[in-house]
Order: sequence, then C-alpha cells, then structure tokens
Amino acid sequence: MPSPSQSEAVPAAPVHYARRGRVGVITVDNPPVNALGHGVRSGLAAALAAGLDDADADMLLLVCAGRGFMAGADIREFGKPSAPPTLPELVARFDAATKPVIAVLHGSALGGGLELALACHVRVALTGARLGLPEVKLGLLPGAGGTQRLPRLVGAAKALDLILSGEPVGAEEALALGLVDAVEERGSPLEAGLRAAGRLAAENRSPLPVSARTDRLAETDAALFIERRAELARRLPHLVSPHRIVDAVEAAVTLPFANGIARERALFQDCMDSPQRAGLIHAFFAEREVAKVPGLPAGTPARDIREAGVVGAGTMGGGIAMCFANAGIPVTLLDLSQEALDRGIATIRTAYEASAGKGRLTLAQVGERMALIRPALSHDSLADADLVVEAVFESLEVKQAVFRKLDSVCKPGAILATNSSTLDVDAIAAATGRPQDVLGLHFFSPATIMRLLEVVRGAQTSDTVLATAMALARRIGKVGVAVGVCDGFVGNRILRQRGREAMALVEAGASPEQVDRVLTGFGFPLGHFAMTDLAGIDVGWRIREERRKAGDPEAEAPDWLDVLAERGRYGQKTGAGVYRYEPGSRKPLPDPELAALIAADRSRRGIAPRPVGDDEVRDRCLYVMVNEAAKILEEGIAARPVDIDAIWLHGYGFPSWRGGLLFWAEREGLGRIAAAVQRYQRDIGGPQWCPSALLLKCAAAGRPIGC
Ligand code: T1G
Repeated sequence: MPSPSQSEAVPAAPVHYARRGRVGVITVDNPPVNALGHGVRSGLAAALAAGLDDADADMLLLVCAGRGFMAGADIREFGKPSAPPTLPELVARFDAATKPVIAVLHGSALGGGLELALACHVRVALTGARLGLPEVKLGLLPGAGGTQRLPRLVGAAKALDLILSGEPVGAEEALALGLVDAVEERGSPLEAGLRAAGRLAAENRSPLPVSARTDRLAETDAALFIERRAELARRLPHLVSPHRIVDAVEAAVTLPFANGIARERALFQDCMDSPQRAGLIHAFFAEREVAKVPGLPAGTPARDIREAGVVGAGTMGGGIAMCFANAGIPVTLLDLSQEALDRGIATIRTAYEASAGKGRLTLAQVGERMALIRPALSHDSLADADLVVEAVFESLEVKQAVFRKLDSVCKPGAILATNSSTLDVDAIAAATGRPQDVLGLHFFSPATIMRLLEVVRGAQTSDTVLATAMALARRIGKVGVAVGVCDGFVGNRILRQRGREAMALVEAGASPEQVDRVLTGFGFPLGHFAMTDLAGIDVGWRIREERRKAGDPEAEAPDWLDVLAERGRYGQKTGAGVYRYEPGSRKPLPDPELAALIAADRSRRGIAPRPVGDDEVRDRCLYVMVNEAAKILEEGIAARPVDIDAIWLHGYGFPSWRGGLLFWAEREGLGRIAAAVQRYQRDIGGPQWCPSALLLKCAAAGRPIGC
C-alpha cells in the first residue's frame, strides 16, 4: 500500500486491502454501522489507491464487514471541521477510478454509504439489504453526489420520492428501479462480490460511471419540480432541506454533472448551516440515548418475554395487543364480557384488514397476526404469561383489584405492568405481593402508531424488570423512556400545565383557534385544543372529575371544556368538541356556539376579555412547559433533559426540527425564559408559574439545564 500524503497521515481506520485472484478487495470494518468517519475515509482513499496501483488486480470490490454496508457519514462529526479527504472528494476518486469497482451492499446501505456505492461502476445487493438516502431526516440532503447520481439511475421523479421520504427500499425494489445491477440470495458479501466480478470479467466490458449517464434524465417532466415545490409548500412549510432537495435534483436535470455537483454542495451547506440540522440530529441521538438508563448497569440481565397478556379489550388494550403480535409475540387478550371481547377482536381485525387494503400487510400476514392474539374471558388464561399489561378504566380502585387478581394467577417472575396514564404505580404495586415485578408501561394512543412508551419505574421495581421493559420497548418498535412515579409521569404532567395555560389564555381573551394556530405555527402537527378533541375531551374531564371528587387542591374549577363534556361533545369521536367535524373528516371547523359558551364562562367568572397577542400565547404555552420540565428534572422523575425531549418528540408531536423541548429552550435562552416565568408568577400566578429552582439556577449561571 503506497504511503498516504502528509495531511492524510492519520492511522488508517479498519479498512484493509487484499487481493483474491485478479480482484482487489477493499473491506471496511468499523462497527457498529461502518460510519464514514475520518479514519474510514482515509483508509478507503489509501485502499483505493493501492488497488488502482496493484498491477495484478483487474477490478476492485468494495465490501463491508459486520451487520451492514456503510450507514453514511459519521453524524457525530457534523459541525466540526471536516478533515480531508472529505466524503465528496473520496466519492470523486471512486468515480474517477481507472478500474471497474463493484460495491456489494448488505444490511443497511444509507446516506454517504449509498452515495459511495453510486460512484462505483456496479452495485450488487444481497437479499435483505435496505438502501436509502435518509439525510432529510437529519435536516440535510445527500451531499456526496447522491442528488446528481440517483436521478441518473432511477429518474428524477423516483429520485425525489426516495430522497424526500428518506425511506429505504429493499434489494428487489432497488433492482427493479435500476439502483442496483443484481441481487444475490446466498453467501457472504465477499462471495457475492467475487461472483459478480467473475460475471463482469466474462462479459469483458467497462461499465460507464453513473456520472456519465443521462438517459434517465431525458424522461423528466418539466412540471415535476413545480408540482413538488407546491406540494412541499403545503405539507412541510417549516422545513428547509426538502425544498433544497428539489433544487438539487432539478440541477441534476438542468446542469452538466460537475455544475450539478457544485450546486448540490452549496445547497448542502445551506442545510448544514440551518438550526434545523442541529435539532434533527439531536432528535436522532436522543432516540438512542434514552435506551441507556442512568443508574441501570449495562448488561443487567433481562427476562425472556415469550408470551404476553393484556387485560382490557378496549381501544388501548386492543392496540397494545397488536403491538405484541406485530413483533411476533403471542398475546392473550382478556376481557370480562364476551361482548366487549368480540368488539375488541373485531376492531383489531378491521385495523389489520385496513393495513392489508393499503398494501402494508398481506392477507397471510393478517392471518398470522390474528392467530397470535388469543381472546380470553378468564384470568387463568394468563397463568403462563411472562408479562401482562393492564389497560382497564382509569380508576385506582379498579386497577388495584385487577392487580390483586393478576398476582394470584400469574406465575412467579411474571412482570405486571399498568398502562395507567396518570395514576400512582406504587399504589397499584402495593395491591400485590410482588411490587418488585410491577411497573408502568404507558402506551400512547393509537398504540400501534405512537412510538413513545413511558416506562414508569416504581419505588420497588427491580433493575431486571426495568431492563426487561426497556429491551421489550425496542423489540416492539417503541422509544422506551424510563421515568419515575408522579401525577401524569413526564409527558402528561407537562401537557397538563400547557393545558392550564391554554385555558387561562382563552379566559383572558384569546380564542381556541388562536392558541392552536400559534402552536401549529410553532411546528406542532396539532394545536392544544385540536389535540384535546383527538384524544377525547371526556378523557381529561373524567380525570378532573375524579380529582374534584377526591378533593384534590390542585383540581381545576369546572370550566367551558367541562360543559362541553357534560353536553356529550367529546371531540372527533362525537363529531363535535372544541371544534365541529364534518362526518368522516378530521378537519377542525370553528363552531360559533363555542364563542358564546366561552363568553358565558368569562362573565360567570367576572372576567372582561382583553386582546391577547400571538407572542404571549407562544411564550406562555412553551415557557410553562419548560418550567415544569425543569421541576421534573429537579425531582428526578426524568434523569436527563434528553429523556424529556424524547418523550415530547415521540408522544406529543413536538417538532423534531426543533430538537425537543429542552434542546429548544437552550436556544430560546434560559435567561429569557426564567425572567418571563418570574414575570408570569407575579402577573398571573398559579402553581404552573412557581419558578423551578433548577431553571433559575441554570439561567443565572448561564449553564445548560440539567448540567
Ligand atoms: N454516524 C454516527 N453514529 C451512527 C450512525 C452514523 N451515521 N448511524 C448509527 N450510529 C450509531 C448510533 O448512534 C448507535 O450508537 C449505534 O450506531 C447503533 O445505531 C454526505 C450527510 C444504520 C439503520 O442517517 O438509521 O451520510 O447508541 O442503535 O437500530 O450525504 O443507525 O450504540 O452509541 O440506530 O440497528 C445518513 C443513521 C448520515 C443513518 C442501524 N445516514 N443510522 O439501526 O442501530 S448523513 C443515516 C440509522 C450522510 C452524506 C450525508 C441506524 C441504522 P450507540 P442504532 P440500528
């Protein structure tokens, strides 16, 4: 291997070159995902040079060790000065290679990794490979030639689909699209690569580099980019990178290759400089960081969950049972009435058939999933379950009774979990003789869609049970976040304070539409009141009624929202709530009746409405959440800011391009927030504006929250 130049004299990362017959083999081995960090890039540059200089090698293979091909640039290097060779420089060298280079793609081949493969002359995918350009999910665009080479292979329209969605395609689909030249079903990447090299040698041809191909560009419909821009302006008005992606792919069609590459570079830098990139990358790592629970020793043994159970065949119970079945875990769904059970099972079947109707499942898969869900009327059917989730009516007495029963029928070592969204997990655990095996598993509605799972650790929950629950969350495709016990845990506790503030703003003079418009303008998919209509006004009303009956001093006095519930206006499910809904539509429509109800509520309280500005709405709704989040950290209910960020990102629609609630708060300025919280405490009052000591301390010290 020739000596690398001075500026590239870094220790070659796990990239090595060897020859097999007349084929030079470049192997990348950089676990866990062969990210293209500086070490790998330098190693690849050196190995390519070695292969091109190797007189006994007619062609080169690029393969990776481990569970997949390269998963892209090393995201941890972003924002730091990029040491040479940069990825675009490395890609250009592969493109200019004087010998055919065959890339063999197995597992995940993503981002810069796929872009490097696009610069090779031949691509072979192994069955099971997933190929994609997910940069848009990080607020970026493919910045190593992907926006210029992919359209040359699959056409501009398909390239836009792939790059704007960021979703990967499988090997077969990649072959059909022309993204790869062959699919291999057997053998290792090296074996598959050597077979492909043999075929290429036999064909005795020199494949054209992708950069030189234009045939697929000629078919581009001129209206394509106009349509996509219009659609993006409607669907993703806040985001920067999707719009830059359309510009880049358009450049591939309208400019010579080298100019297109230069244009891509400039657009990539725009995205890199956008704060959205930092937010989305924070969200990417937050999702992974929360899986490592502080204080839970790595390697804590987890119990095997071979069989599960769910108590309560209602909306949540049915959805939770589907989560288990979707992960291939047999589950017993228990309800006490045949009628409720039949209704629950029918709802599940309808949901699966709807997925099949959309081509997301085959009918055979529907059958397999239904076969994994066993309806039952007797608790005895849960005797062999390794884990049982209770999802019955939100009442402490009712849940304690269920847990007493489960304690008597479930085998020793079975984990008993409650899906309560607010109640005291310790009080529920106290109803059993095995509190160490009890915890909360708080799913979000709809359970098959919402990725968040609040894993609520009780005072006596054992490490093993917590480790088992965190592993289970990953297995059923959830983002599990460990939290402590308090009223509403983390997500609902913060939501309750935002709800309080939203109601106070309406009382003062704002309208629900204004509050919702400001929150959707901030980036939430739904405003506070539209979200209340989706979740059901009755859900919050029953909890408030329970609190009022229990004489809870924090219980809110009845208000216009309670009047709506008393009138049976529960929201989307009854066609009217805060908003009206046309039959079959989820579009919230203002209801003049509501303004009258609110006006009556104000005059009953002797309140004269005043003009409320959008900035006040924004600040009060967001700052009250930050203040509550800081209190939650103070109390240790959440261990780190990243836990709270992940909860609001995956459970409450916090805009991911803002990174998360506390990530955003840092950028907003803790000093500004702390000052406002103290001002609101003076001017508005209420427990929600009692300042968090941690917030005040960090603001005063100019330190990030939680540090
Ligand atoms: N860079 C750095 N670290 C990465 C990484 C990456 N690209 N991908 C994963 N990791 C870490 C991750 O944080 C975790 O670390 C460990 O690897 C395992 O990941 C110029 C600009 C590949 C499908 O967006 O989608 O190329 O928590 O838990 O579930 O155009 O990781 O163990 O310490 O997710 O099996 C584009 C991102 C980059 C792919 C595997 N690429 N990665 O999933 O494991 S931008 C991506 C993934 C780019 C160029 C541009 C997934 C995966 P830790 P994991 P997994």
